Amino acid sequence: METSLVLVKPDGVQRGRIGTILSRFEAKGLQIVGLKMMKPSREHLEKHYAVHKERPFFESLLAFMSSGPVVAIAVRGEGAIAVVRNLVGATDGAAAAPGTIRGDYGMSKSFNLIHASDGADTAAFEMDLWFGDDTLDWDLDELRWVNDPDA
Ligand code: 3AN
Repeated sequence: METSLVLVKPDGVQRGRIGTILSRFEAKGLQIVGLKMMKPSREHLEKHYAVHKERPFFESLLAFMSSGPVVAIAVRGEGAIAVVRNLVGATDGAAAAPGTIRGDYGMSKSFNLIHASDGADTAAFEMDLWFGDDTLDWDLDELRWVNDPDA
């Protein structure tokens, strides 16, 4: 089982897509094990986006991400990190494949609605940063109808 950190970014919150985005993960057969709304501090976002520190869009990215509430979602499932990235789609909403979240709802590289962990190490780091121990282990009954029984 993997757990991925998903953020509904300020544009997603302002555009009323919290429910839509949550339901895409639920409908896929992934489990929500953590959920919180917060207005992240600059310091928190500097840690989250540390790998992008040298990128030209770093300052505008931090300004955007701290401009309003975000919703952090801990999404768990078999191979969840790659499954979530596939559901999210390419960075540029205008080019992202139809059927993906960004492809269906986004038009831009900056306002692309959602963040998702891009690998196992990133997911571990981001889950610790946004949730710490604040997730819940619970049994999702429908999982026995979702995952391969012999896998
Ligand atoms: P992704 O979220 O698809 O993994 P990254 O990791 O390359 O994309 O970039 C992190 C975030 O930085 C993106 N989600 C987006 O908000 C922002 N970003 C990436 N590229 C650009 C760009 N060329 N112009 C403005 N913002 C960008």
